Parts: sequence; C-alpha cells; structure tokens
Amino acid sequence: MDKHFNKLSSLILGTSLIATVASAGDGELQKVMKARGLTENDVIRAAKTYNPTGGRDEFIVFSSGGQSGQVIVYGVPSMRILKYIAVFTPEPWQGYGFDEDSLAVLRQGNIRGREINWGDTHHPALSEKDGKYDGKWLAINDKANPRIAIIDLEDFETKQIVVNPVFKSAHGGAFYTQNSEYIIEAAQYAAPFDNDYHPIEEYKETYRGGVTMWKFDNKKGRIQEKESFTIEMPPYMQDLSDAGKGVSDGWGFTNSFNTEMYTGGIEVGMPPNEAGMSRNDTDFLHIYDWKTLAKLAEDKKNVKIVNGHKIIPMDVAVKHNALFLIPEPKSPHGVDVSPDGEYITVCGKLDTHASVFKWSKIKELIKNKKYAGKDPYGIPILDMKSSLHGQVELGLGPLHNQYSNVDGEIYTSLYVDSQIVKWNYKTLKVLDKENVHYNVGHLCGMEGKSADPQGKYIISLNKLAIDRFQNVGPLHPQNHQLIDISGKTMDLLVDMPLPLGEPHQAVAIRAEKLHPHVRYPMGTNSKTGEQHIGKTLAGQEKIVRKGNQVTVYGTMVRSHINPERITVNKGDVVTMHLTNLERAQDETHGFTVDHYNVHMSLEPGETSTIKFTADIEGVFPYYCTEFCSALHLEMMGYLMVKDPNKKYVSAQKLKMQTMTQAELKAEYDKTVAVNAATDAVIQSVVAFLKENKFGDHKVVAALVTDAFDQYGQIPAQKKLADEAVKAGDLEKAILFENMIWQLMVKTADVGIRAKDALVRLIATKQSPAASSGERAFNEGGCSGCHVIGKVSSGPDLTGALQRHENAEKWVRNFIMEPEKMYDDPYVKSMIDYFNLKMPNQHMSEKETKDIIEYLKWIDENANLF
Ligand code: CUK
Ligand code: CUA
Repeated sequence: MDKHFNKLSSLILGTSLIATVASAGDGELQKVMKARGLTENDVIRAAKTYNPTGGRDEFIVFSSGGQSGQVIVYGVPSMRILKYIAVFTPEPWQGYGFDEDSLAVLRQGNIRGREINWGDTHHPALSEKDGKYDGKWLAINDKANPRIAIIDLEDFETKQIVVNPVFKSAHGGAFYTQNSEYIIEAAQYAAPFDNDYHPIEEYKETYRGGVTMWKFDNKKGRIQEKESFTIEMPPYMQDLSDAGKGVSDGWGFTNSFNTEMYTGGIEVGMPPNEAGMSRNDTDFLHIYDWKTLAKLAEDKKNVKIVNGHKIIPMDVAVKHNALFLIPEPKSPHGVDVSPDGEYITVCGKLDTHASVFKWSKIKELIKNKKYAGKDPYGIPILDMKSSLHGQVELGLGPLHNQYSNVDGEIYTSLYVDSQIVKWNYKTLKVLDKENVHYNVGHLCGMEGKSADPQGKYIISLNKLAIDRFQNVGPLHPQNHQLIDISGKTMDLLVDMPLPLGEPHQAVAIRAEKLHPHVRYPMGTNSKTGEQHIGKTLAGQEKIVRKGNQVTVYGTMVRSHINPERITVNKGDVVTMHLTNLERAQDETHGFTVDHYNVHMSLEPGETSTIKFTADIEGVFPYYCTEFCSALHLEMMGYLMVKDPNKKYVSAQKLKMQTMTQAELKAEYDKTVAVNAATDAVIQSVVAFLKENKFGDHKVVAALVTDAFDQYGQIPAQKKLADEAVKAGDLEKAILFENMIWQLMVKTADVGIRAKDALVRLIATKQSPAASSGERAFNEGGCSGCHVIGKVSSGPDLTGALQRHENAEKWVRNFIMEPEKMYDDPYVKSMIDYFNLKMPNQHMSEKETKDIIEYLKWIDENANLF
C-alpha cells in the first residue's frame, strides 16, 4: 500500500518537474526521454545521482576489492569510481610493487619467507573516535593469507601489512574498537596455531580458532605487533565480529558456524562439510572482555608464546570471567552492534530470523554467573532465551546489517531472497522490502556501522549481475546498487558494475571528514612519511659508482629528467633515486626503464627508488610515463649498458655543420626577442595581480606560488645561455634560450589561470541574468570570436554598450538578426577590418537579454579585463 502511494506521488511530482524543465529546454527533455525510453521515475532517479561536471559527492565509499587484493574508492550518490588503492597486490599505475619503497610495504606481507602477491580482501574498517569515524585510517583484512593492512587516508596509500603469526586464514576482521585502541581479527578455518603437521583426527585437541586483538596507534596509524595478542578459542570456525560500543564498549562479539567441529572427508565416504557443519540448530556467539584480556596479556604468566606471539589460553580467559558463549541460530554470518551498543543483531544464513540480543540482559547473566552450562572446553554458556531481546522473521538467507539515523531502524540483506529488508530492532517490526539483482552479500549504509549513522542511502553489494549489464563474457562484474532510504519506502536508484574482484564489505564516510593532501614535503618517502634517503634537489643530481654499484640521484620536473644519459657495465646493480621537484597539484611524473620491469609513480614532492641489475646489454630508453606537459614525450633519457669484455668498433664520426654562423646569430636574436616579448606579457599579469592584492586570496596565492616556481628557474638558465654566447657556442645558447621560453610559457599558463581566478573573486557579483548571459555567450559560440578585454577575431566587447545610440536595442537587434545590419556603416567597417561577418547564432529573446546583462557586468568591471 505504502509503496503504491509512494510510486504514485513520485509520478505526480515527477510530471510537474518534467513540465518545468521541459518548458525551459523547448521539449528537449521529453525528446531525450522518448528516444531513450525513460520514465519520469527514471529521470528523477537520474537527477538524484547525477553530478554535473565539477560536482562532488556527499559520501566516499571504500569497498573491498575481493580477490583483486585492492580497495575500490567511489562516490555516493554518483557511484563514480575514484581510485583503486593497491594493498596486497602489485599495481603498476601507482608503481606499487615496482619500486623499492612500495615493495618494502608489500613484502611485509611475506608469510614464512614466501612472497604473496595477492589477497582476498573482505572487510574494510574506518578508524573511530567515540565510535564515530575520524577519517584518518582504513584497515582491511586478507582472508586467504591472514593479514591486515593499514591505509593512510591522507594520501590513500598502503603503509603497513601485518601477518597473523598463528592463524592460517582470517575472515572476521578488520573491526576497530570505539577509540581505535585495537583492531579485531577473527580466524576462520580452524588450524593448529603452530606451523607443524597435526593429523585431522586430532582436530578437537590441536586445531584452534581465535580472535587476534591488534594493538593500534591511532596517531601513527600503525599496528603495534609486539603489544598485540590472540584469544584462544575452540575450533568452531569463528566468522564475523564486531566491537562493542557505548554501553558495551570493552567487549567483542564473534560468531561461528561449525560448533559441530565436523571435519568432512568426502574422499573417504563421509558426508561433505556442508552437511556436517550445519547439523546443529544453534552455533555459538563468542563474547569476550578485551579490556580485561589486554591487561592479562601484559603479564607473562597469563600467556603462551607461539611463533613469537602472545596467546591467552581459553582457561585463563574463563578464569578471569572474560570469555562466554551464547547459542545463536544455525550457521550465522553477520553480527552487528547497534549505534548505542545495547543491541547485537545476529543473522543466521540458514534461519529466516534475525536474532536481537540485549547487552543489559547479557551483562546481568554474566554478573550473576547464571550459566546454562559449559561447552567441552569449559567455557560458560549463557542461556539464549534470557539473552535475547527478540527474534524477527525476515526472509531467506539473512546475512548482514546496517543502521540508519532513525532510532531503531536497521537494514538487513537477504541473500537467498535477493532483498533488502528495513525493520526495527527495538519494536521487532518489518517495515519495508526492496528487491535487488541478485544475491546480496553485505550492504553499506552511510557511516552505517558507526555510533552516528547518517541514513540517506544503502548500497546493496550484489554477488550476481546476470541480465543487468552488457555481456562481457562468462565472468561477470559485480553489481553495487544504490538505494534511496530517505523516504518512507526504499527506492532503488542506480546500478554500478564493479569490475574488480568480488567486493564483500564496503564502508562509507562523509566526504568532508577526509582531508587528503595534494603534495608531499620535498623529498618525502611516502611509504614511511620520512625524508627519503635519496632526496635530491635541483643542482644536486649525480651518479655515484662504487665497484659494480651504480647509484643515481636524479630529479624530474616538467619536462626533463636529470640525468638524461646513464652508462653502466653489464652486471652493474643500478639504484635510481628520483625526486619529483614539482609543487603544482596533480603534476605526477611516472618513471620506467624499458625492459627492466620497474615503474614508479612520483607525486609532487615525492622521492622513490627503483633497483635492478643491468644484466642485459643494450640501449634502453627511460621516460616519464604520465602525460605531464606539452613536452612530455621529450621527458626521456637513455640507459646504456655495455659489456666490459667486448670490444666495440666506433662508427665513423659524421661531421655535419647544418647552419652558418650568421644563420645561428639570426636564430639566437629571434629567440631572445620572443623571450623578451613573452616576459612583457608575464610582467603585465604580475602587475595586475599585485595591484589587485592577489595575496588576500588563498587559491590565487597558491597558483602564483606555482607560477614563480617556474619563473624562478630562469636566471640559472640565462646564465648558462650567456656563458655559451661568450664561449662562442651559439647553438648551445639557443637551446638554453629555448629552455627559458619553456619556463616562461609554463609561468604564463599558471599566471593567467591565477589572473582569471582573481578576476572572478574581485569582480562585482553577477546577477542571475548576467550569469546565464555568460553561459549563453560561451555555449552559443560568441566566445569563439570575441575575447573580453582583447581584440581577437572579432572586436573587444568591453564598452560595446557605449558605442551606439540606444545601444541595448542596437545590440539586441544585431545579435538576433545580424544580416539585416550588414550595410550599416559601422558594421560594414568592422566586416572589412576583421574580414568576417557576425553570424546569426539563433539566440532566443531571453538569451539575448541575458547576454546584454552580461555585457553590463563586463562594463562594471572593465578595469579588470
Ligand atoms: S563476508 Cu562476503 S558476503 Cu567475508 Cu563479510 Cu558476508
Ligand atoms: Cu613527466 Cu611526462
């Protein structure tokens, strides 16, 4: 009923929206809708998710990249992908795994001496303060190779990978405690903690599950391995976890799906795991007091050391009242603590219900030691009924939960039914269901697992995409669907195919909470945040040889690499430290040496290193791999590898004098003159900027700094040019003068951008009509011939309204019907002068009026153009 009403009302609303838009666009919208077969609701949904160019999203989502071992970053509501963050897998664009510094991070993930070059990422987690996301760090787990990685949200780079020393797989992580004191990581498939062989027949005795509490330093953003510990647990196949918060802060919750302790054996005629592991009607929710356990772990006598790592045995945890079990329905999956910490919702994959446990009830049972029994390992079991707030029938295959900003409101994914259910965990009432395509796993609310959920949207992370997208072969993309939850009922807005592994969980944060920087302090090793040992400034470039070790200290700046020639002997070990000297935003340079499988991405200010043995002879171009400037292709050099045991016959020297001295002199003079003229333009821009106090405006001041960065390099080049002239080498002098021109062009480019920005800031405010006039002026083609403040292929329009009697009318007529005025003496003289006729651009009456308003605004600000 509700749904019906909602659809109807949005239809009516939609129609009126169309009516307004349509009248403005001459029925254009209706034409498009017809051509593309769109309904009114489609158009509303499009409007809710569309970002015009330059528009930004309200939320940023970090999605696990599943088997790609990466993290995917995208915006909501536009669902535009912004970045793939390399985590457990080499990623060439970012140079991750192809330069020495990122390789050092990737190799922290080696297990027992073996390189692991992929990961199965499941659960990203954002660091928290008082249970709210603080926008500082992102942690993510690797289920296949039990590891956790930490990503710095100041530059979206992976900074640390830690290997779990006792688990053999790990699924129930990463989850931050409410002040990021610890990151929870639960094992999945039980296995011996040590690295020895133990027969499966001794499963109950020697295989173990557990939860690792990784100590986290929220200031440094690093896991402190030495201060971390693992809570030993029975081999019940621990699954997802969540940290308590608010009233349940200090406690952890982890469920399990094989309390049967079944170990399979199809090959010897036993029923398969899937049958044996789902036999019991209930499994166990593990409840542990991590604050008490952390204190216990500080004392040697409470812990057992395995593989150099602290383990708190089950009996120690039990003795200190820090570990309990509660029966939970059949083969559960998600366990999610409510924003206030009082309710803990568990979903059983094989149960149609969600079970809501109440923390105050659990606490009471623990306090009064009211146990329903003990498990075979001696862990006290709390009675399920007495711990429950209640159960609600949701549908088939409930998996995961997210919260919204409405008190009691919870959203649950139904894997088998392919639905999202909205219900209330306090009143235990189902409120709405929305169909998704198909087989939803996790769902992602906006800050939906924090103490402060933001509501507005839910993303359904679907496993299947059959029939949703163009067929791209048997392996389909994943499908993330954005659902609007701001209304009474849910409304599915849009599908986004995700072509990178199977994302499990995603977390979303308000975009304004993130403050990534745009450049590094000069010479930074981005992986450590410290000054790089290879930091090199302009003028310090050098090649150092020591035996067969060749170390290059080089720089990159638009548009050259210094040095440009490197000659080594075959077999030499070459280390290249390169520093990107740029300060300008987004001026990344990439670097590779062909055939040597190395690549790095150097962001402004960054220093990084590649290292390789020059074991093949030949000539190897190296170059910048980012199209960074008009002279990007010239940003190259040669590595020459020669065999010291070979005799090379030198080719005959070709003597080619291509220009006479007089010709060279003429070219030199011309180059110097062009530079003087260019400099005059720069000086006029500088004068304008100074007169108008550019320093008062941060954005403009930053651009001016960038411009002077370039300009400041000119005197050094000038000196070299003049020295060449003195030495009689005009050829060389011309090249240095050309370099000066390159620097001037770059200066002017940024300088003019600064001027435009400043004009916008200090000009009088445009009326709405003037600003639509400007748009019409630009989009209607006027700006093709008229440049404000300059005579171009058409006259300058500054002052156009002063040039004629009854000028507004004159201009209006000329725009609307220029051909009628070609014989007017003034117009005729202009046609002769520019050798062009003002064309009819078919402006409407309104556009013409607006353009006149724009011209008035120009006149008001004539001094600025
Ligand atoms: S899991 Cu994949 S759908 Cu690893 Cu959180 Cu549930
Ligand atoms: Cu630097 Cu291309």
